[in-house]
Amino acid sequence: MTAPASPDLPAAGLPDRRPATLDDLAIELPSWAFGNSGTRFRVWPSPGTPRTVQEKLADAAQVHRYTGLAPTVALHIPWDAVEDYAGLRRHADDLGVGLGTVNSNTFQAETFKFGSLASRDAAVRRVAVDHHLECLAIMAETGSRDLKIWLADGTNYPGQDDIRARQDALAESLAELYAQVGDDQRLVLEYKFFEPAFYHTDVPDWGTAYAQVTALGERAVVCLDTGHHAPGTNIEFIVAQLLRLGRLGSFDFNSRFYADDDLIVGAADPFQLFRILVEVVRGGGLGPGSDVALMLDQCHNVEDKVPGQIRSVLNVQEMTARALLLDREALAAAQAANDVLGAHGVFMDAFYTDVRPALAAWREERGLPADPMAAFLASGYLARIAEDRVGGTQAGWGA
Ligand code: AOS
Ligand code: ZN
Ligand code: ZN
Repeated sequence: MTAPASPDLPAAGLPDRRPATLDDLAIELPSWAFGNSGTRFRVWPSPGTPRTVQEKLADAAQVHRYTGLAPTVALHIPWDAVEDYAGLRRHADDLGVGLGTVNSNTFQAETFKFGSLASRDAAVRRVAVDHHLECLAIMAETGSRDLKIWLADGTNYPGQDDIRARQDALAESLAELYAQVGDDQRLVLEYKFFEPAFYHTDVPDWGTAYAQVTALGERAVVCLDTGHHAPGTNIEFIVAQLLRLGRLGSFDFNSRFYADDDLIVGAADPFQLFRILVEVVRGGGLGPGSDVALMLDQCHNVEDKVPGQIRSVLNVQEMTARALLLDREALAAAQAANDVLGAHGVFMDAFYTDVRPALAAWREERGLPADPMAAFLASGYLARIAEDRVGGTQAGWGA
């Protein structure tokens, strides 16, 4: 496929840069997607589940090998903790992938029962800040740029705690932490409207995340997880706004039917994924000069994990290709003329374009299989890991 032409409309704030193309697409995989997962009712084991972070990296490398789309893997600490991070980096390198974002974990330790960075207990906050400082130290060794923070902090009942004082506590913790973020590192704050807390959450929405990160400095940005909004939320508007404000640091892509379902991206609502990617391209979130990290945040409960991730990155690629095909000139002309249905028609034309044959050709031109899913399934990898990886304990969810 010849790379789809990029829009004439200049990317916001970046008018002179080369237009984005499909070759710019790189999607980071979450290490935890390869571990067993499930629901609050049961974790489903599957044959061949990685027993170590090294085996998770090996699985992630398969996704990249067959798609060319997933060059890096996000780590979760302490799930992926090792003695020798430089060695882990070399291991990843040998597999043909890099280590990416480091995710902290403040949702499983007993200490954090009533909160972590937003706790009003200074001793608890100390433990939480120290955990993040440890993550920063790990990042120096793995060469990671981003420290991603998602907090389970919140309350279940009105009156349970002082929600305003908790905002102040959070600001204090983040400021202490941010002071240690290196010049080439970023603090990325993720928001989520509920769960595990059911009354209030301390970082529930993009506005709160934005307020907290702008108080810190330029290297503090927001992560938008597509599953973290109330039903009916116009997510592409949030994308446009955060890009416009220069604070969209990253995505956690997944899809949802009900809450934070963490399903395969594009499975529930491909049109929403398209609309989001249209705004990403429009706002300069793809291609040279972009600092937006595109990541997956998924849990594969009943499906095989490696093909689940392959399906996801292909879905993102497909919708990106359609977003790049949007005829921005025709769209701008129709918008300027208040041609409501004309503008909508131009938009829908791009969405309805079947790019699959062109993408197959694009892959073959780059020495990749035209059908990555079929090629992976034919490779025998799943049978091999099922045979090899017996015994041991899995790492990550359900460990
Ligand atoms: C939790 O709902 C968030 O999406 C986080 O990104 C979390 O760290 C991730 O799901 C791994 O547990
Ligand atoms: Zn997430
Ligand atoms: Zn989530």
